[in-house]
Amino acid sequence: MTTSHTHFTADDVAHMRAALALATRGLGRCAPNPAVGCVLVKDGRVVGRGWTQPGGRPHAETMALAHAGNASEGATAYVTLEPCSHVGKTPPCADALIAAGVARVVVAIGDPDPRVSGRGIARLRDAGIIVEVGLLDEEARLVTEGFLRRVTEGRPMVTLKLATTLDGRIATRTHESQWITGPVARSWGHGLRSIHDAIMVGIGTALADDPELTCRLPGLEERSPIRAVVDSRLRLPLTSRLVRDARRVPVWVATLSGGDAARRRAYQECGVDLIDIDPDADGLMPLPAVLAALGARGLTRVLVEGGAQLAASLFKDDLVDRLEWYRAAKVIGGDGLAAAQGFGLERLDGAPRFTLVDVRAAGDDKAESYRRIA
Ligand code: AOF
Ligand code: ZN
Repeated sequence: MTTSHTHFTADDVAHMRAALALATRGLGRCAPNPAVGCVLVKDGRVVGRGWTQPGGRPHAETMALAHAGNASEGATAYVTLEPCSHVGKTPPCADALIAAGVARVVVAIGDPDPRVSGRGIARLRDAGIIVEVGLLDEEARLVTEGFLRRVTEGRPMVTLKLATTLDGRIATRTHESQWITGPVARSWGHGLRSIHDAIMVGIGTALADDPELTCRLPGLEERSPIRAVVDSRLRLPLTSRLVRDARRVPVWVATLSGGDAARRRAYQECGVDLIDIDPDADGLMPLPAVLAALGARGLTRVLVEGGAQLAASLFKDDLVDRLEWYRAAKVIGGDGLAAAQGFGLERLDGAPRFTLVDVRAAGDDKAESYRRIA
């Protein structure tokens, strides 16, 4: 695929930025599809805007073309991902752009989906449309990260959210943990939930906190993602809040295959979806297999909210792509519970590495965002 970086204008950049901003509207809502944004511009004026709709369809381009109507003739389309070339529930976006008479298409990144993978761009070019690829590609890769990981690695992107004290503790010696951070950081945490496809916790946290794991921000209640529990031996109580309202917001429990049949049936009768994972050589449930199973079920973005053991296992397997670390302006001391339980690290060069991408004040607390260094 040819990439062209040199001749993009400041206007091109601004329009692609707008398309990326539109794309983010679909995050957490359109898995397994990517959240894509599209802006149509004619004679310097925006004539159409679109983004991937909840459930993954219609695609961004279809929405923008419908918005623009006849004005799309001769327009430039800015799309954050290569337009599709396959016939899904709707005809390919590449064909729709051709039929609408679009003159130029600027694409941020190619689509690695084997049904597309360059064919969308080729189709546009064959129809005589000018296609330029690579504008704001790094930004687009971040917005599309969940989808890209699922297609290329078979697992969703993993965001680990932690709320600790300044000295990295998640609870006191007596396991008191509510609340470490203040209301601002907590509401941001709910916002994070809304842009992920699933929230995942370990069984330790499910037992300790009996959490609801829904998005409870005013106006965003409908955006509660799937709730997933890593529970190798089915210890999640049938009376837990998660199990009790599994029919309202889906609950998936990843567990070792071959568990007690009666217990399995009891969960299923409550509407809980069991995901069977084969044990590794030590009889344990391997997290890469859990994530692969979530990927196979179409998840692209998973938010892990604890606890210390699940965090440690993810770090150990180097499966944390993003860290959202809320640091409360409190000190608990070394006898408090550490954010990640020990994972047997001996040498510093074996530690997973991250780079700081953002720091914000969150009320009295601090929010730090990190990305894994590949
Ligand atoms: C686009 N624009 O907004 C999105 C695209 O199951 P389907 O038919 O909806 O196709 C899903 C595939 O389409 C998905 O895997 C990805 O390759 C592409 N997603 N393409 O042109 C969009 N969301
Ligand atoms: Zn499409």
